[in-house]
Amino acid sequence: MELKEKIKEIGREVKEYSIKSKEDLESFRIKYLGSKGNLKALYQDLKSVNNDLKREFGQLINQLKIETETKFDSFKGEINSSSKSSESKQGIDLSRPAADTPLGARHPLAVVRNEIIEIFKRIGFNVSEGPEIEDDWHNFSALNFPPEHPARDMQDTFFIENGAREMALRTHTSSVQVRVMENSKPPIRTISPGRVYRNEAISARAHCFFHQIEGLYIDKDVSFADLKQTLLYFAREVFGEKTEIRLRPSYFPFTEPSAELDVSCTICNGKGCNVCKYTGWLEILGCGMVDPNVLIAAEIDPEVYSGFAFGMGVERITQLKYRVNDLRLYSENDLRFLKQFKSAY
Ligand code: 2NL
Repeated sequence: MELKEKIKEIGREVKEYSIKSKEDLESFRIKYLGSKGNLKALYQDLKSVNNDLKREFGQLINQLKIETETKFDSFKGEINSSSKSSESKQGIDLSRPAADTPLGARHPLAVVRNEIIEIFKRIGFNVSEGPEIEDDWHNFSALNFPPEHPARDMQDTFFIENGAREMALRTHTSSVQVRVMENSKPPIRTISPGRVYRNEAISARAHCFFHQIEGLYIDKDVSFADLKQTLLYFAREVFGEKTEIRLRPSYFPFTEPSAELDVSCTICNGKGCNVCKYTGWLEILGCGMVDPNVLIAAEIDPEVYSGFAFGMGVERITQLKYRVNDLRLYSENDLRFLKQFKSAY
């Protein structure tokens, strides 16, 4: 057969060739592209062709070589994709890096709680925690609540039947501080953050649970001036260094004297606006000197030691810092609400 015919013949064969397996692919390679294959033979034949035809035939063989190699590559692609796992057949690329997981945001109450904890840690307070289900002693009696106090009523407190013993969901974290006083000796400087419960109908302004941070400082010679200066420091750390405070007389069973702390309105700086109801002041917490009866209940001698205490609602501070005006938003887990606190710490 003339060389030109041979080249055409092999070209047709390659075009029509089909394979089904890896083995077929290898036979194809050996037959046409191998060191003893058809193309090598054609190049051998080229050597004995007349010089005036060498160029033309050489180009034809080169062309055929490219076609054969292309065919080989596409066969190889077919074989590889059909032998791959079912994941890759479905178009799943297991080597692909995972999509980013969007980072959540800390809950605004946690942001504010953490900030308050840090503020008090800086002046030597530690953090104490305790049970949410409490006995009457730690939630009421040790805190100087008289037996007929309205807070002990079913209307105000969630009571729990626990065999013979009546327990309650704590109504304040003072119960934690009673435990601290019972279990350690002064000086005591502690803050107790945590969830507390009240038996109330849920509305924008009231909820059956909320979050509290209470503080307690007991040592020799602790005075009302210490209380006032500590709370001034706290108010300025939370609301800014220009914040002013004022104390108004109040009443709590566990402190005497007791007071309510107002800060100058964070919106209008005391000039008067609808947030402070044109008073220039916002109430943020209750406080006072620890009642001697409370010290006695914890076996701390009121003749030697005195102390101050305070309690605040984390929701209230958060409301003032972030303008959240409906308490229900805090526990609905609405992402549109929660996402707004991504930048907070
Ligand atoms: C409020 C007022 C207050 C305390 C909590 C306290 C704790 C012990 C002894 C005495 Cl162990 N007092 N805590 C004192 C005054 C006020 O909370 O309105 N909280 C939301």
